[in-house]
Amino acid sequence: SKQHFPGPKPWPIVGNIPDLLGGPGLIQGLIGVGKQHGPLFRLTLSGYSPIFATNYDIINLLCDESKFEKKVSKSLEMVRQLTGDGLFTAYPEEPNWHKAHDLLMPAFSLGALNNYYPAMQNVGLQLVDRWEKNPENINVVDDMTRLTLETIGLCGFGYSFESFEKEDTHPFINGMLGALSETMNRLTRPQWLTAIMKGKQKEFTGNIHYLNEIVDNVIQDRKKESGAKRIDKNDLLSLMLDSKQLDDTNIRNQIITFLIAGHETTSGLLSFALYYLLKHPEALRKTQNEIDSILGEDQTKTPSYRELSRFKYLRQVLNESLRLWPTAPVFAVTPKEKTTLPGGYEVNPGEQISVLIPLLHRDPEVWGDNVELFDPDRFSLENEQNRPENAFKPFGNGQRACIGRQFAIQEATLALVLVLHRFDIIDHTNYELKIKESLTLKPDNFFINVRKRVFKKFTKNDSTLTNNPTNID
Ligand code: FDE
Repeated sequence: SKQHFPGPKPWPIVGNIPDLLGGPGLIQGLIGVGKQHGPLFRLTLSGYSPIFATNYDIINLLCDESKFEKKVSKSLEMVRQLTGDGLFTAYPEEPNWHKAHDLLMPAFSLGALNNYYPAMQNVGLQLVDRWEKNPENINVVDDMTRLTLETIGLCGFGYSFESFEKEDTHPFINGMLGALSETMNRLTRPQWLTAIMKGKQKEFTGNIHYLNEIVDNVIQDRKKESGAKRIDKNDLLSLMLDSKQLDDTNIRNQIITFLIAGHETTSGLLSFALYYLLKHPEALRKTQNEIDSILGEDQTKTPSYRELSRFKYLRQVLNESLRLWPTAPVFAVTPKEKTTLPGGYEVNPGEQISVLIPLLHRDPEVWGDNVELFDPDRFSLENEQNRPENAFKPFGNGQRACIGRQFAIQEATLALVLVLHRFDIIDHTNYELKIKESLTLKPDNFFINVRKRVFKKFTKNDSTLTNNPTNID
């Protein structure tokens, strides 16, 4: 028989909103409620009542694409005001999703990423340059955001936000963050209240107009460039324009999508990884040894595109960071037909079931008893082979999974290689992890010092060392 979903009792009018607010953020509120009411529960929020799933057994079922498909969740519905039918926020049945997916998928493949590598290297070097000049009290999240924003801007559409030249945040970014935070506020603010907040409304539409205007200018400028020069650009924008498959509004939606999806998530990943390395000297030592063994002691060396795949332990560190704090912490699905979930709970097409990825990644059935422990060995080849399918989902699921996955991993690998080859990292504030939420998760108020590493045995004309870097211990 049909069961009522478990969950905390809703309050009159405000439903379960008080159960989520008042803490450090919506996601952390959900994690708290999930630990208490999981593995499956329902909340009553502002005008809708989503279902949440927290454990492996259920989420594994939800990942079956023959039965479930992506749901544009209430929060993505809000983001749609900025990104329309761009890849992230397109409805499954929207024709532009298929068109854009088929067109852009190859551009994000491992082979094609080679094209972007020079730009990525260039941006990575700007980061280490900045840290070399200012080694003290580095605002990690801020600087990682400079890096990821610059990278997606240049690789995506040949645009520099001058993040490393200017201290102030670019007005485009302020507009984007302002609009995004208003979309998030609207999730928990009663609709009648939003309706009377005319100032907020004006600011919101103002921000969106401004974003559209800047991006439209970039598109128009590129269109004016002649064929050869345009092909020379070799970025996502040229690809989209030259294919003639997507109209200008959709191209604008894709560009804003890539900016939103590509910069906060990856900068969060980089920041969490640095945080965990800072707190786990053994993992840091292993990471640095690996880097030294591949690059040798010449700190001016940057890894070649082909070398990137050799940083296996660093890759494990990135995965383990994404396990504990998947920076895009939720994805949502809906059943294609009326379905009964384990426990006899019935769900209908269109209903939102949100996967709480941080809890999936803490399910002891899959990850053992010590789920809070940072342990990159969980991602050793052997352990990876023994792990069941769909237990690790930081990039979402199936055909709607992250298109930028390789791009992000490549970018993060390169940045950490450059940083850790050159610097030791110092925990001068004795930092305690606190998480800041926007659309994504990031360490809050996280500062480090760096100190230039000195290779004791290295002399410039000792060529045997650099030719044979594996001999360095
Ligand atoms: C997507 C994505 C996802 C899914 C979501 C849903 O389902 O809703 C996820 C989970 C993600 N993604 C995650 C991530 C993380 C990181 C680090 C990243 N991510 C990164 C990046 C970069 C870039 C450029 C990107 N990314 C992008 C993207 C896109 C476009 C999408 C959509 C897809 C489709 O088709 O749908 C995504 N991404 Fe990410």
